[in-house]
Amino acid sequence: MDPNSACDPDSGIFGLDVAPEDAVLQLIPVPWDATTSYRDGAHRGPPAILRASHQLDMQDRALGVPYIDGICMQGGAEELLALNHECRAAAERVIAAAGRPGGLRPELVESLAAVNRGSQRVNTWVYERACAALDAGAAVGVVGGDHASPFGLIRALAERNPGMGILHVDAHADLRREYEGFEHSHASIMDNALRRIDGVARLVQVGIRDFCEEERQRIVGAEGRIVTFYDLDLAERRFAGETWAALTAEIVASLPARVYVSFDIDGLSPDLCPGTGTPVPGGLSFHEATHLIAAVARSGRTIVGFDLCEVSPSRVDPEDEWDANVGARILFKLCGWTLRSQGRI
Ligand SMILES: [Mn+2]
Repeated sequence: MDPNSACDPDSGIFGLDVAPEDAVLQLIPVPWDATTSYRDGAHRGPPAILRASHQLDMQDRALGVPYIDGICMQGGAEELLALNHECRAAAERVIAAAGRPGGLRPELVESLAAVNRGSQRVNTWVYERACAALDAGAAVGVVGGDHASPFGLIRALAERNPGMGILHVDAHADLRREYEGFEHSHASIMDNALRRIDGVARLVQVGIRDFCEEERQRIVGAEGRIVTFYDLDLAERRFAGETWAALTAEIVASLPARVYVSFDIDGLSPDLCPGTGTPVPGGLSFHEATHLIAAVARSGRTIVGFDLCEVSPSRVDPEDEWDANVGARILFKLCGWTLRSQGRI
């Protein structure tokens, strides 16, 4: 690969051609968005990000050349697409009936069970791939998919790093219990991580601006296991003159020594992710977000792994690569700061 020229459209992530066994960082693509509640499309995220990543210039002002020892996106995710298609159709029937009085009709009970079985399969699929890559000595990230995608990776990393914290960038709190009946809804990922994975000691949330009463009470009742930096509070403190560097230092100080980064693209301002499933006004700028990721590594903490979720190409114009372009650039920063924090670059 020549880092100064355009790259082969058939090349791998960031224009690299690295076999998984030679890569220092493996990305697991998870084209899964069956439980999306508003509008789907995140299952198209991984191939769109792969394509958009080819046009990145590969020098990073802060990191130099973070790809140098090899980053690859695994193949084989096609096997999830058929399952996603099937489960999405079943989930749409359940979602259409959600909120109606009288509970689910018997045929929808089976549809719901089918979606929950599909979620289990995806979780196992991701977990097994993550364990294999970690045991081979690679760093690992998940590229979703909706925010249910990384559960298996969080489990694999928490087993190896008990006491780890999750830095969660998102517009949504994702603390609903079984949203719309789905055990592994995108809106429940952090509830599931805290409730089902013992090794997760703490959740630190940033950018949260869309949450329900159940979630607010969950945060208040968590006795410090959940620390939420609401988007409005962060914005008002900036208006009052506090710097993002100071706010970032406060966020990072609330994290333990080992940190998993879960990055929902809708944590950014929606002009950076107009195609995402549930966009919300407000949110972080690109530089605020990447400064935060960098600050975790610069503090001496270790980023043990990460996910990037909910990147969805435009429904209006399939040629529009803006969402994937932003996603690829966030992914590049996540890869680089993870490798730097682990002392691999
Ligand atoms: Mn989310």
